[in-house]
Amino acid sequence: MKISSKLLNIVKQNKSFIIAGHINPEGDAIGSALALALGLKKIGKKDICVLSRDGVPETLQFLPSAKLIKKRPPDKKYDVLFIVDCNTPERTGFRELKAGNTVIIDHHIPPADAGKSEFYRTLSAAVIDPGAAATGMLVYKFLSALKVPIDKDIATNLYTAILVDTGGFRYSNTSPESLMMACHLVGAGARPWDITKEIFESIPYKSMKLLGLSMATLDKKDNIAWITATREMFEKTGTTAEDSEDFVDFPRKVKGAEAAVFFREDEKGVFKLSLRSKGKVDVQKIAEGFGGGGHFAAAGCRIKGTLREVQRKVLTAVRKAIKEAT
Ligand SMILES: [Mn+2]
Repeated sequence: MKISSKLLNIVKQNKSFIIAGHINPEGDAIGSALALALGLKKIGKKDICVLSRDGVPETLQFLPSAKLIKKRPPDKKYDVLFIVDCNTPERTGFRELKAGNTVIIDHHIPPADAGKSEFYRTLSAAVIDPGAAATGMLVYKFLSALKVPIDKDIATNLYTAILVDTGGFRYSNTSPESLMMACHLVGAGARPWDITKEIFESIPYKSMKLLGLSMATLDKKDNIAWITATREMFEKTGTTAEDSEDFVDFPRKVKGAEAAVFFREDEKGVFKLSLRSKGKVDVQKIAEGFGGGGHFAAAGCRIKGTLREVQRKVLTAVRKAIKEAT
């Protein structure tokens, strides 16, 4: 992925920058946005705003300069808007953001109608590489092209971004390149165990209790493993949706499961689903069938109905996809 000279010039010629990640952010969105902001500061840019409509999740508040992040944009027009780890203004939660230049840095596949949309036609530049394991890797390349020296704070943010999106350097997107970058970032001061402790070893007690209740619903049939979290479980443990963020990883660990599903009841009759694949089934396609989206191995959607209806519909679709793929 080459960084265009047009993009480098946009940075050089402008003074004010606003950076927005996606709603319901995780380590790649927040880490990439912060690393980009810190990098721009390093080369003398002073007017930088970092936005996250849903703020910074508790597990990511250790990230250097996490306090920079604002939930609302200031009432002014910026020279450059960066959209990171997503590819539409809608995904940032701020439809109305306007700037002299708009730039996307992302590793998701652009929407099918991208070529026709007004937003894509008026884009100033983009660094889009669906082959990159994390947006953090693209930000790393961008900062390198800008000749930004990577200090400990930038390294910590970028290492976190890559760590999260590769599942701790375990998923199939873990490549020589992602490991090489991690190597450089550790060399620049990122501390793997300090970051791992914050990301993977800091589950709040109440979330763990919720996981226990949800895991008690574990079921497996036809190479699909699934768990459910009901409103009642959330109420009993005093938890919210954020506390069940990575629950789908647990049914995925079941031996013989090709696909895993987490059914989360958001309100009565409305379920948020997380789908995971062990590598053979394209769960993105399944999620798209229900109006959702995501990646090949990790996707999600929202479905209305009773738990029984939703489970029947989804498990049927997953079973069919497994049959076709294996
Ligand atoms: Mn990402």
